Amino acid sequence: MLNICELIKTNYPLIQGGMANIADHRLASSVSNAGALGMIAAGGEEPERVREEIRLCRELTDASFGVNIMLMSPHTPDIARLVVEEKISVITTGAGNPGRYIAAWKEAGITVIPVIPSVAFALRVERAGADAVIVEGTEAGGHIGEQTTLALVPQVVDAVSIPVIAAGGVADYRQVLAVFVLGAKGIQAGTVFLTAEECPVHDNYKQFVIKAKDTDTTVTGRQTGAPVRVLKNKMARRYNKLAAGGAPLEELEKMTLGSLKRAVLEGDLDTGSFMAGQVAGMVRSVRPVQEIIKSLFDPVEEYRRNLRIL
Ligand code: TUI
Repeated sequence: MLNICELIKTNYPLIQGGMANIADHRLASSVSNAGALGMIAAGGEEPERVREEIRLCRELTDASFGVNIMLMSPHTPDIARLVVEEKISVITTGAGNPGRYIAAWKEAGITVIPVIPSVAFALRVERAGADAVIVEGTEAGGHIGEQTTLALVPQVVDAVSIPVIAAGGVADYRQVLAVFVLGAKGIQAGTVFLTAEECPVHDNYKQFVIKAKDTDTTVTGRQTGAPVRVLKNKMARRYNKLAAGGAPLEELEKMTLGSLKRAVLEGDLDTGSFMAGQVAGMVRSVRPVQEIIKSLFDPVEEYRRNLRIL
């Protein structure tokens, strides 16, 4: 079995999360230049915007980077073609089933790594030709499944023969070691990069993450079938209160429309959706991407050597 670093052409077995509206060429190129896999998030963007981001990223790095495709986007069919035209080397997908696109991507020589929330979904994408899977636990930020990383990673490791990359709940070297112990061969991390110097979110977003403690995330949208983990604020509380009171779907959707952009671009603490994982409570400062990546991996070996178990 190919090791993850060979598969994604990096020094570190780390993929940066494809955070919609956040992970642009600035963050992706910084992550790739630091030796991990930077990702441009297509999110709900127009295809030509995504092409522009890819080209800007190429100007900033010679290292490998990828594109994350958010499958709920109406632009997905066009973006699926665009990544082939642009000769992207790695694609990750989220928020849906990438099955119908995998054959064409594989034919184009692209490494395909879907994010999956269950064993059944992992088996489905393995059969469709995926090179690896990212198993994302419900601790993650943004759109999530229901199983935890601790419970899900070993179950997927046992079920598939392709490499498993763990996501959701990984913000320091102890969690990196833990998911490797569970059988993961790599990690994907998003929340730790929200406060990177090179992360292009509004400063209010970074400060909100830095101030968060362990219990400061909540899940909105369980009622609409698209659960999303965000930092608790007025918007999240109002949303959940309305949803619990049986508010119609359209009213709830109207509330969330544009709320991620309001958080990312305007830093609107009242009406923005500040997506972040449960590990937000561990993120304590604004640091350069390179320092964040080194602090995830450098202490692992010594920590493992000094562990006394049972
Ligand atoms: O996709 C993510 N995280 C995201 S996408 C996103 S943009 C968005 N904003 C508001 C509402 C919805 C999306 C923000 N964060 N992570 C990967 C992920 N994929 N987590 C869970 C899944 C997933 C869920 C269901 C994958 C497949 C799936 O299958 C459903 C089906 O049967 O098609």
